[in-house]
Amino acid sequence: MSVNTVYTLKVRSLLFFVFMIVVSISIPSYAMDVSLSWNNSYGATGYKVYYETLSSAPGSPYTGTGAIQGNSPVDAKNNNQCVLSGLSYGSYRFAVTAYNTYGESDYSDEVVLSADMKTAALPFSEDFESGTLAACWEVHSTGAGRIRVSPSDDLISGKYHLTMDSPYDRTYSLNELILTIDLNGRSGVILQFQHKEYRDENHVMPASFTGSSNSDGVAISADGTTWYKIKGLTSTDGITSGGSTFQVDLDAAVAAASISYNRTFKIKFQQYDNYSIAIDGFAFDNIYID
Ligand SMILES: [Ca+2]
Ligand SMILES: [Ca+2]
Ligand SMILES: [Ca+2]
Repeated sequence: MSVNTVYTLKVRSLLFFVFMIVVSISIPSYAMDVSLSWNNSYGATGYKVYYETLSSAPGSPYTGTGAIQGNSPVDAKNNNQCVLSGLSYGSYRFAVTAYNTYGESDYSDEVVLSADMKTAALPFSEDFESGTLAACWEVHSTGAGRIRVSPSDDLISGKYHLTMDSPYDRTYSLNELILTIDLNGRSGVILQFQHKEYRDENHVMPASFTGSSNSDGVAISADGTTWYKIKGLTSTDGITSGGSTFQVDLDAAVAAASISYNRTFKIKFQQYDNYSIAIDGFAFDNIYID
């Protein structure tokens, strides 16, 4: 997904600049990268990029946090572009100032951009052959955890599959891949997926947990907080290095958990271990829900 918008921004200030800002969003996985650029302004020695979520109280100061490049403002130095990466999905407002030895300009007019999670629908099919993660997927990792849509000569199927591992060996890491799907009012729903393991040690998932659990398996949640195991992914659950296909009756799983399908139902695939593939790790492919 990519959005490109051109804004002409007037900077009302001691520096009297007019910015042309181009903003684009890319969504590499669970987070968005926002690219901002503007024309150079005569007399400026640098620029600062301000940001915050749209739900923050409007007006200055801009109190955004969470970008890998730092909290608001991010000093773009004397560049006329800046990338803010790793921002959570949502709506943000951005503004730029110019500065020189005499001071900093007022804020430019604001630019507002949104990137929201997409909700998947039935019938759902994911073979990862796009080579990237669709916006219905969200990923979280702890420690050195790594989740990739990766090409491999050791594939389950096709040119790409999804892998989970920990590239900095000896670092125990949890990898979570979460699908949000509209299952409101549905019945007879079956989840099928292919899985392959790389000598991953067994970390047994509890029957239910809140938030996250350092374990190997698949879980469901109606509220995104309380999770119920629907499939363990340890050696006693039938996982193999050659690849296995698993099916789960989601109607039965939902009934057992005493929860209900809704419009933002979540399914989480996860792996926990401390080495990179092929000493540890999982691969997933061909995830079907229907
Ligand atoms: Ca594939
Ligand atoms: Ca494990
Ligand atoms: Ca291990």
